[in-house]
Amino acid sequence: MLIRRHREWEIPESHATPETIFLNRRALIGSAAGLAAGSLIGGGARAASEAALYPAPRNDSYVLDRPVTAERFSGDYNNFYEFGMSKTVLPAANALKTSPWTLKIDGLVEKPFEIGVDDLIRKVGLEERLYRHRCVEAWSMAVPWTGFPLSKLVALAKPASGAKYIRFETFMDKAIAPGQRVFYYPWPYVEGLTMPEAGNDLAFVVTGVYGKPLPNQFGAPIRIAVPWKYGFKSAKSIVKVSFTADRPKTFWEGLQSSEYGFWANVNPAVPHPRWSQASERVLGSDQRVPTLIYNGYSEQVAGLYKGMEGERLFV
Ligand SMILES: Nc1nc2c(c(=O)[nH]1)N[C@H]1C(S)=C(S)[C@@H](COP(=O)(O)O)O[C@H]1N2
Ligand SMILES: [Mo]
Repeated sequence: MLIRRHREWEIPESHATPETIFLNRRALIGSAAGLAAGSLIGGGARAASEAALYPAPRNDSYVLDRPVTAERFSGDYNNFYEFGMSKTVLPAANALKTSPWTLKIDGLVEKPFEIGVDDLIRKVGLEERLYRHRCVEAWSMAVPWTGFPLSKLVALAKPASGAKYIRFETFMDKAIAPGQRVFYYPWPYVEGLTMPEAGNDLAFVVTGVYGKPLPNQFGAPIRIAVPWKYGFKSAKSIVKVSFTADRPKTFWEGLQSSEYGFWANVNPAVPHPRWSQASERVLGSDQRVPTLIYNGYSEQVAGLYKGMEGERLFV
């Protein structure tokens, strides 16, 4: 029994080690019991009016150097630790009720406010972009995200001049998210960007994928996509966006800052302490392709880091 459980956790990832491997094995086995209780019901239900906004027009300035990954691969191999440490987070993730969903905007802004995701979408509009995604575990995919530039959300928030960072916080609900009952994780999931990063054209707020609202395992109903950084920067199922003077302490820094830092820009020349980042396995194929600096987006983002060579930009 325990052995079988353990095998479920051992992800068939021969080239990279899952982010959790340094965690104590017994604790992982223990948490499997909670996951098994994950419910099939709930989630997914969305207003028909929202679904009518999809598919959104594609913004053709974002092109790929590879085919789009089929949803049967990208939708069945996810990192969403709230719902377990395996790549199979369905059906557990469907326990999350994603509509209605309120986003809080607070911190150093003109006036804190709350806005429903449906209202937000109506206000800012939607577009589709083809983006690469590179997980720190050395797998990758290419997906058609639907959403809007993060800069539009920043404009709506009216940050004060003292705001230097933007902080994203994922929902917290132990009753439905078995992973959040695992005490040694620094829940809730938090991520952050500098204001210049948040203002870069590539920084994207995502509400849909494959021409429809986000399925739960992708981080419904609202997540971010920061394609030049390792995937863990792209927080899912966000409930709060805060503007801060100080650099937010992220979930992964709280867990293992030597391996998962604040910057986490993709760089094939800087290995993870436990594996190479030189190449990546493309989901849905056995092919490994070379990893590109800034995940292929250096033209758009390298300028953000001029003069910052003293920072750990690639961890
Ligand atoms: N809240 C939350 N956001 C998260 C994660 C997570 O576990 N919880 N995993 C991150 C990691 S490591 C990756 S690679 C991507 C995976 O996104 P995908 O499952 O849609 O491919 O989500 C990121 N965002
Ligand atoms: Mo990841």
